[in-house]
Amino acid sequence: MKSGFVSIFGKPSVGKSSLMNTILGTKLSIVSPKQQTTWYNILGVLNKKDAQVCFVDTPGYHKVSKSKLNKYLVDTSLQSLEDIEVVYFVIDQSAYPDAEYEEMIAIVTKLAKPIFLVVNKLDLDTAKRHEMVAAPFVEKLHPTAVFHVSAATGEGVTPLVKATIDAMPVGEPYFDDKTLTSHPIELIVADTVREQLFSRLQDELPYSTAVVTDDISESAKGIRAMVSVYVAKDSQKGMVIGKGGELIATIKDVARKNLVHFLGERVELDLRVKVEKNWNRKLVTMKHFGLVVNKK
Ligand SMILES: Nc1nc2c(ncn2[C@@H]2O[C@H](COP(=O)(O)OP(=O)(O)OP(=O)(O)O)[C@@H](O)[C@H]2O)c(=O)[nH]1
Ligand SMILES: [Mg+2]
Repeated sequence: MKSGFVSIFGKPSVGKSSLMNTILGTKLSIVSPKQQTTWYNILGVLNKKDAQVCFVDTPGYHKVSKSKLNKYLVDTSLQSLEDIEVVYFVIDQSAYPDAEYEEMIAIVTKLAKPIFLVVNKLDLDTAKRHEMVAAPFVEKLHPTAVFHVSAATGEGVTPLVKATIDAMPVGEPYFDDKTLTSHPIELIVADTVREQLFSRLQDELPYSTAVVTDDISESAKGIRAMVSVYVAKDSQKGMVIGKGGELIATIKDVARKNLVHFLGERVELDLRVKVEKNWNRKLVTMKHFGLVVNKK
C-alpha cells in the first residue's frame, strides 16, 4: 500500500479546485470565475486499490495586501505545504514568471520535495503555446515532471494521477476507504452557498460576504441547515437580497440543488442575510467565521 499528501498550490483562478474535483470525480471544492474563491485547505481523498492519495486544495497564493482576508488566504495556502509528499505547482496556459511567481518558486523549491508542474486549461490552448508557457517554469522550478492537463475536459489527468501514486511512499492509509474529505458538513453547506455568492455578486462584494452554518440537523426527511450570510456594511444587504428578494432566492435555490446533488439527500436550506459591520477588518469576527490560521 502507498499513501501520502499532495498540496495543490498555485495562484488564484488557475483551476486548482477544478483539478481536484476532476481527479476525485466529484465536486467537493467550490469553483468560480472570480479570484480567491477557495478560502480553506480542503482535503480530498482518492482511494485506489493499492494507494491512497490525500489531496489538499488550497486558496490561491497572491501578493499580500493590507487586507486581513488576503493575509489569511496566503497563510492558509502556505500552511498546505507542511507535511506533504508532493507539490503540484499549478499554472494555466497563460502564465508567465512574474515577481509573484518568483516568490512562489522560491517557497516551493525550498521544500526540497518532488514538484509536479501542472499546466492547466489545455483546452483553451488553441495556439499550442503550452510547452512554451511551461519552459521558464521548468528552468526555475526543476520539477520532477511536467503535466499538461485540462481540468475541464479531463485530458492529461490520468497520467498525472498515475505519476502521483508512483511518487507516494509505502505506507498505510491515513483515512478509511469511505472517506472523501475531513471538511465538515457545516463548511460544505456554507461553501456551497458562498459559491453562488461568488458567481452572482460583482466587484468587492464576494469578499465582503462570509457564510456560516448556524445549525444543521439530519432526520429521515433529509438535512435541514440554517445558514447566515454576513455582509460588512448595511448598504450591502440589499445587494445580496436583490430586488424583491429575487437574488437571494436564486442563490438559495441553486445552492440547495447543488447540495442535493452532492449529498444525495433531501436538503432544506434556510438563508438569512445579516450585517456584521466590518467583519473582514476585525480579527475577532474573522475568527468567529473560522477565518484564522492556527499557527503551530
Ligand atoms: N477552460 C477551462 N477552464 C477552467 C479549467 N480549469 C478551471 N477552469 C475555470 O477557471 C476558473 C477558476 O477555476 P477554479 O478551479 O475555481 O480556480 P482556483 O485555482 O481553485 O481558484 P481560487 O480558489 O480562487 O484560487 C473557473 O471559471 C473554472 O471553470 C480548464 O481546464 N479549462
Ligand atoms: Mg479554488
